[in-house]
Amino acid sequence: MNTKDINVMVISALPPVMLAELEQLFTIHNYWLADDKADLLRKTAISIKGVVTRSHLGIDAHMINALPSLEIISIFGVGLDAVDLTAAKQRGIIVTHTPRVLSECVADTALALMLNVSRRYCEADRFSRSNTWVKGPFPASSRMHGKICGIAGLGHVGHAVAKRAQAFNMPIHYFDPYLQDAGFKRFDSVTALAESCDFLVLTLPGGADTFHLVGSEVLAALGKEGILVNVARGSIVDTSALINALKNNEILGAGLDVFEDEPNIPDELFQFDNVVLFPHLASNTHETRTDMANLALNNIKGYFERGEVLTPVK
Ligand code: 8YV
Repeated sequence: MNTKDINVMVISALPPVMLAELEQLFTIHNYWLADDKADLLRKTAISIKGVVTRSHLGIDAHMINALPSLEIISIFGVGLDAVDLTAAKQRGIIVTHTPRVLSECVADTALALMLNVSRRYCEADRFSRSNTWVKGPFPASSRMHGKICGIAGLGHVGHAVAKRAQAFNMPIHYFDPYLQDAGFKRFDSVTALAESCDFLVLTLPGGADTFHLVGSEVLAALGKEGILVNVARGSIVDTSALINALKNNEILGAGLDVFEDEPNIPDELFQFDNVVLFPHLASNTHETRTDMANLALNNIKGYFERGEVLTPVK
């Protein structure tokens, strides 16, 4: 079969190399770049058999239902919170994503945030650049080793965080509703986990089940010496509650790679020196983005060439 006869719609920005490969393989309709999106849909919707999108944009029920011939959605990314899986399932549409290939880089970022908040490295860099050292020494920080690392969500990323934290001699505590005995101390709720640990690292999936799971109660449980790290989804943390906790010194600090309304970061977070803010960069290394792109490509290619996908959403 000539895959060039297959119409595929790209509905979010993709790495240029990935887009070029898709264009070699299929007839691509780029909804993301189209000036008149409604017109593109009107002209092509009936013919679209595949969609390629990114995790954070996903695809909603409206778009799924606007494409009557859709057979496969290939996601560049692991998160499924922005994909209407129910609408896809109802139509028997296959959904694939890119798990595992990004876990190590996301875990690296979690550790970077833990270190940067506890040891105040970002603040120290600002201190050095502004020549403040001449006025006196940089204040002491909190060490990592020996502190308890609490991991909420012990999937691939959570395990990769645990492995790294153990190398820092940190005991591991966890909360995961689907994992009873992971060989670490388990807690039944995020609040109980927060109460027990020094670092609360969020590696849970986003979506309705985890929306605002971390609010004032969990932050109070984390306590004055506790640090919150979020490399999962912004929606898991109630940002207003976090800002209040920071204002009232209820926690020691926070490291955030993800936000509720990306790419917008609430101005109020900029005032805190004990907060480290990253622009959702966890998986963004050349190597990992190449692995993600190859997996997403091989999923859609494999489906149309052989009826096989590598990493379906079950
Ligand atoms: C990406 C992610 O930044 O895969 C995910 O779910 O959050 C990140 O790896 C991004 O979503 C890729 O579109």
